Amino acid sequence: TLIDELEMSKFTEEVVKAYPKKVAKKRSKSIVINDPDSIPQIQSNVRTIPGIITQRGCTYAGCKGVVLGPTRDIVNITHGPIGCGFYSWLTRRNQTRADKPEMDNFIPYTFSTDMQDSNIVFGGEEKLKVAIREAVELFNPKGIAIFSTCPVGLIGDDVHRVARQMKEEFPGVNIFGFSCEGYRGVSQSAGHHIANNGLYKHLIGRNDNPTRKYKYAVNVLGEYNIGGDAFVIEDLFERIGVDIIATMSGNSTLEQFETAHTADFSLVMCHRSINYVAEMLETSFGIPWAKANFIGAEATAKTLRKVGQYFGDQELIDRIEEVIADEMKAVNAAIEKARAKTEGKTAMMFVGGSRAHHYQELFSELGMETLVAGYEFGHRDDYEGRRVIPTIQIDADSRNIEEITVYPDPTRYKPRKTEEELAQLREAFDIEFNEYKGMMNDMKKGTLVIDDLSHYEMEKLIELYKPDVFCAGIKEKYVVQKMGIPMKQLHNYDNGGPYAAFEGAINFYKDIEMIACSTIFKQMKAPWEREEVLEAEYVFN
Ligand code: CFN
Ligand code: HCA
Repeated sequence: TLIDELEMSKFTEEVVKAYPKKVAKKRSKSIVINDPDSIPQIQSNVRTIPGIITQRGCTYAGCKGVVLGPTRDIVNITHGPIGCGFYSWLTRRNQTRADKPEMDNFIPYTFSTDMQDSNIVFGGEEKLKVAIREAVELFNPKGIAIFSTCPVGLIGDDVHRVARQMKEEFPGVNIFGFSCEGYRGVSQSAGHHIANNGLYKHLIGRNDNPTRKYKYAVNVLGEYNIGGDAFVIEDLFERIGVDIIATMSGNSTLEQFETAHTADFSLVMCHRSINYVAEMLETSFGIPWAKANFIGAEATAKTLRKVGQYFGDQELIDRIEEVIADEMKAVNAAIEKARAKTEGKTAMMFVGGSRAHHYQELFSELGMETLVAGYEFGHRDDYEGRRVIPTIQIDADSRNIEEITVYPDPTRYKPRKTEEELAQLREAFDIEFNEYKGMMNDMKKGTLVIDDLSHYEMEKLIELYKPDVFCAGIKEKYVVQKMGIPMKQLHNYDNGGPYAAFEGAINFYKDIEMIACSTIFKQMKAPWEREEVLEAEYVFN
């Protein structure tokens, strides 16, 4: 097969040879050749070696940018220097649409305390209070969230105390803070965890009266409406006649969070970023959760069937089958058209903590092979599947995030199901619905899986295996294109999308056909191929 011919072990040898000894030893634990029948261990969620150019982001990005950012009617204030707020301002392309025109929508804004040197010396809490007062005066929001950036933690500003004081000053406004300083974890992943805890502590479970139209209702967790993905999913649920109580957090509202505990079932799209909330909803409110995937037509059909199966209602099951059959007509026509060109082509993908897995489905629908893939900050369970006992400790000098998990407080919440009922549900459900696969379960034998890919490794991969399309983010984009390889961003979809569900799959087939089958990049010459360059080599001893 193609994978055998390409000899993936060549990469490991070459790259490891180029690193200093200690670096080579550590990096080689994060570079593995896959075998789905006997899944090897992969080192992940550990600190990037200083000096290596990683593609990871920070804890603040995971908390403010990712989990809380896409909510429409909470004013998200970045407490920090202006750059943190500015560079996380709409770059993720999470979209919004209001149910009614009079509803709040703060997504087009970015709010920041714009910390200066003097605030570093004398403290920034007063400036934060002024910012909160100004936000209330100008926007009169239902909620205000404060996000700490690195300097805030270093100088010791207490955003939680400020939040409490401001809540007293403005009793109608829900004001809460996050200690999500960029350095708190090894990646965005710590920020997800901190955000999940905050959602649970300050929002979920505070309102028992959701707007419900249908008999059954679900939460869609870990879906952030990038390029309008959540809109497509919302429309699909409308067609099958099931309510979505809360999306976390694409196109969401404070009310959605507050009523999330009234849903019957939680679907978890991006497990990495929201598994903590899913677990907490299950333990304290008796809402079981299952992994779901709306990336890929087959995956979408499977997810919808899971919903039908969960509720066990024949009418719903029939409706779901009708919708699937109807949608698959256009999907099959689009696949057939694209596949004529895409069949047999190759892809590589390195993205965050779930997409590098989910998007492989779309490529296989196009007849394309994923040769190499990896997450920036996934954990072992995201790679190896559910029953992974974490044997690798988080570096001692980063905080152990497990300690800051908020465990359900029984004095505040009344479980809606008894322990027994829940145990029964879970049991039925684990076997039948809750297939808990990681990336490596779904990748072929002999493919390469690499965690926290470095920039150097990326260049080596491209040189050695020349994929037809390379998928990653903005930091990789132009380097890859200059190397003559078509590049597709799987974070913000470049200007494209939606790519979720049936409608999104069709968009994706068209875009990939255009990108991967274009010869334009092969014809271009990078500056270093056109002009003479002076190269120097640093030799390690
Ligand atoms: S939208 Fe999600 S799907 S939330 Fe996460 S792990 Fe990031 S911002 Mo970029 S695109 Fe990416 Fe995932 Fe979940 Fe996005 S793959 S890196 S933190 N991610
Ligand atoms: C983040 C957000 C990001 C960055 C994408 C990229 C996103 O991690 O802070 O590197 O291109 O999806 O916008 O992941």
